[in-house]
Amino acid sequence: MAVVMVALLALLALAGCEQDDGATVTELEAGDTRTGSGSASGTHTGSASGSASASATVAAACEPVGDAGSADSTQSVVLDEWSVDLDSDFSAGTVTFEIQNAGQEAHELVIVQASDAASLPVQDGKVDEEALDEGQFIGEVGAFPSGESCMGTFDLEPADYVFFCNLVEEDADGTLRSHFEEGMHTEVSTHGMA
Ligand SMILES: [Cu+2]
Repeated sequence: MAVVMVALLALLALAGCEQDDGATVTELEAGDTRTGSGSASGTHTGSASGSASASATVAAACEPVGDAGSADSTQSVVLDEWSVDLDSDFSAGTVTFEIQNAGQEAHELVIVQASDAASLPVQDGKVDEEALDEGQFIGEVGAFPSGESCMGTFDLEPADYVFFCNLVEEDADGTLRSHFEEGMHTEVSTHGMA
């Protein structure tokens, strides 16, 4: 009976977290876990909250990166399962990317200077950002939820880049799904002013 009560309380706690689709995003950074999920606290024991929170991880909200006011130009980016869609060629400089998450899941955007996606070091389904050459990593806009938009402003010199999502999620049955390996990457070239 006690187990049933704990399960019910866990369900109540989960119900309080709207927009949780059950997928666990494993690449959350330290500050990314939702901290406002305390509405259920006090109604169940510590052990119950521990078992409930394991599957209640949700993507953090959009945290814009860089100073959009300093940008020379703006580019639209659409993230979806499983694609990163933007113009493949545009002017170098300080560029603001207006990123729309058109998918059903949380996604992020990582920008790396590289000729193509196949040249990037991959480990356990993720591009190993630590293994990149110095200066290759340009920046990233961390994961944000389905249906939302976010912005990132970065300095891009004339070069070739790969834009990708580097999330690896764990399905309910423990299966890992790599967004990069599913195809969430695209190649972009920037060029100087003529
Ligand atoms: Cu993704």
